[in-house]
Amino acid sequence: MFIDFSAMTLELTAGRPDQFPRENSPAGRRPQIAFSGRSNVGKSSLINAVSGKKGPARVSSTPGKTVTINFYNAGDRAYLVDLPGYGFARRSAADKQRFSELTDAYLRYAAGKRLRLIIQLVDMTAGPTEDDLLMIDWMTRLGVPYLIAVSKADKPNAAERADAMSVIGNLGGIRDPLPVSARSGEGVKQLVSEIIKVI
Ligand SMILES: Nc1nc2c(ncn2[C@@H]2O[C@H](COP(=O)(O)OP(=O)(O)OP(=O)(O)O)[C@@H](O)[C@H]2O)c(=O)[nH]1
Ligand SMILES: [Mg+2]
Repeated sequence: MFIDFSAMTLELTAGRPDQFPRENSPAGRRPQIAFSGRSNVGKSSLINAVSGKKGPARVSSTPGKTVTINFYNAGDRAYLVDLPGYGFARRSAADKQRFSELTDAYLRYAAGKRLRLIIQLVDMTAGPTEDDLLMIDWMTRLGVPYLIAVSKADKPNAAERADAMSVIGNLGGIRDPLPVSARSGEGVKQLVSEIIKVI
């Protein structure tokens, strides 16, 4: 199958569940692959790396500001879905509440149906956080298949990398955790092939 990820565009920004693609529309039937992880872990940068271009996802300098779910249309064949980042300490209690309600609504809307895979990012330097473990537990309970992508693989030295990979190796998923870097391009081709496999 050929999918032109370089032509990917931001089609929809949903701040409320009623804005998700409607289940009985052509758009609502497309497979979805969601990117999850704490704020600043590199979700949007990785979506851009998959597209091979600077855009289409916005990499914000003020992380955790917007609580929306962004749907990127990949050649009318699938959506790459940028979930709101979690674990942002300076977010207000009301925004945290909105984050978990929106993410929960998305998972309930998509799990077991159009959601084919969650790419769960874990920062190679910051390691798995308490929130990462909660998210993995949540996906496991919903039965959503996930793949751990270990982000910012360009940052640590070889020893730190080995340590991180051995800890992160225990987090489960459909295959071994995949080291990735939006900066160096490491792992991006493999990630694209995992995405195509599930579409
Ligand atoms: N060294 C390095 N930095 C990266 C990499 N990917 C992203 N970054 C940097 O990390 C910061 C956050 O990246 P984003 O892609 O905006 O992270 P995000 O997960 O989308 O964050 P939220 O949208 O707030 O949830 C930016 O300053 C990026 O330049 C990477 O592979 N290597
Ligand atoms: Mg982002």
